[in-house]
Amino acid sequence: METKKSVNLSVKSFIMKQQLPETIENYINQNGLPITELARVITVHKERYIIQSETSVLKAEITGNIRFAAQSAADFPTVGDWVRFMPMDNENAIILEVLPRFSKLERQAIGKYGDVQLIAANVDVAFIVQAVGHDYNPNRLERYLSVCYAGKIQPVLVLSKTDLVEERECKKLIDDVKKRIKNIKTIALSNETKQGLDLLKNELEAGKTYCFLGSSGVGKSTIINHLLNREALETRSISESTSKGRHTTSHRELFVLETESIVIDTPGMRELGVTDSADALEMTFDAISDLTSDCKFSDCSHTNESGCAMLSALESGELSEDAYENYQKLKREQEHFSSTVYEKRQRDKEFGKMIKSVLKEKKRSKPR
Ligand SMILES: Nc1nc2c(ncn2[C@@H]2O[C@H](COP(=O)(O)OP(=O)(O)OP(=O)(O)O)[C@@H](O)[C@H]2O)c(=O)[nH]1
Ligand SMILES: [Mg+2]
Ligand SMILES: [Zn+2]
Repeated sequence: METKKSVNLSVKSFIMKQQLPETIENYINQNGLPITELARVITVHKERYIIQSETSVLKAEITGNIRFAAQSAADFPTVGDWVRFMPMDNENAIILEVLPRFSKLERQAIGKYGDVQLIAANVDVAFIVQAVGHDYNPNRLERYLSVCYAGKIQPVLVLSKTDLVEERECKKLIDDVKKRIKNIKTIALSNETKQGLDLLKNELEAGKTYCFLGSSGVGKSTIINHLLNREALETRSISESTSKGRHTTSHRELFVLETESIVIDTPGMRELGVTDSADALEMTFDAISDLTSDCKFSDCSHTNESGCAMLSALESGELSEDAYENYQKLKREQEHFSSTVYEKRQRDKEFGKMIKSVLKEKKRSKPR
C-alpha cells in the first residue's frame, strides 16, 4: 500500500467549545482559561510535541518546570492530552501545563521496574482489535480489558479480517467471546469487504476520542484510513515487510474525522503487561469475581480451599479452566506489579525530597 509519512498538519480543527469534554470545559471555566490558550497533543516525538490549537497546528516543547516537577514518565504530556500553551511564533509553542486527565491508557513499562508507560490520555473508548483466526486470544483480550478499566476507558472488541474465515467460524468466535467475557460490545468487520465497518462508524460520537489497540498487523491503521477516507496511514502486513515482525505504525497519532470524532492510532504492542489496579482486574473478571462472595473463607485464594465457590464452578463446568487460569495468572502479576509500583513511588518521593533540600541548601549558601 501507499506509504505516506504523516505529520498530520492539515487536520480539521477540533478545539470547539461545543465539543469539549465536560471535565476540560469545567477546568477551563474554573480557572478562567481562555480557549485560545488551549491545545491538544496530537503526536509525540521524544520530547517534542505537535499540538493542535483552536486555529493552528504547532510544534511544542515543555517548560523546564514541567520537566523538573515530573516524577515519572506519566507526568509528561502524551497523545490526547489537553494542554495550556503559549505561542512563540507561527510554528512554535511552549506547553505550560498539562490539564487534568479524565482517563488514561497506561501499561507496564517494559524492562523498567515498577514504572508505567502512558499510551494516551483523555480517551473515551478503546477499540481492542484482534484478527479472527490466528490473532484472537482471550487471555490477551483480558489483559487489554484490565488496562482499559484501570484507566476509566470503555472497551469495545473489534474482530477484524472476517473475510479470512467462514461466517460459521466467525459466529462461533463471537459466541466464545460472549461465554468467556460478559458485557463486552463486539464488532466483527473486514477491511477487505467493508462488511461491519458501518457498525464501527455508528459507534462514533462527535467530540469523543477513540483509541485503537491491538497486536501488529491486525488492521488498526487500515480501519482508520477507511474512517478518514484517505490513505493517511501506512499499512503493511508483517510478511510483506523485509524484517520479520516489524511494526508498520511506529508512533501514536491523533486524527479528527469529518464527523468530528477523534481517533488515535497506536503501534502494535508485543507486550502489554498488566494493570496495578486490583479493582480493574475484578471488573475484567466480573463473573469470576462475583463467585468469590460465595467462598467459605473471606481470604480464599481459590486454589485448594474447601467451600471455594470458584473451584466448584470449575468442577461443574460453569467456569472454564482457561478463564480461571488466566484470572489466577493476571492476579499474581497484578499483585507483584502493584507492590513494585508502590516501592518505586516511595523511592521517587524520597528522591524528590532530597533534590528539593539540596536546592534549598544551595540557595541558602549563595553569597549575597
Ligand atoms: N484480509 C484482510 N486483510 C486486512 C484487513 N485489514 C487489514 N488487512 C491487511 O493487514 C495488514 C496490516 O494492516 P495494518 O492496518 O497495517 O495493521 P496495524 O494493526 O495498523 O499494524 P501495526 O501498525 O504494525 O500495529 C495490511 O496488509 C492490510 O492490508 C482485513 O480486514 N482483511
Ligand atoms: Mg498501524
Ligand atoms: Zn474461593
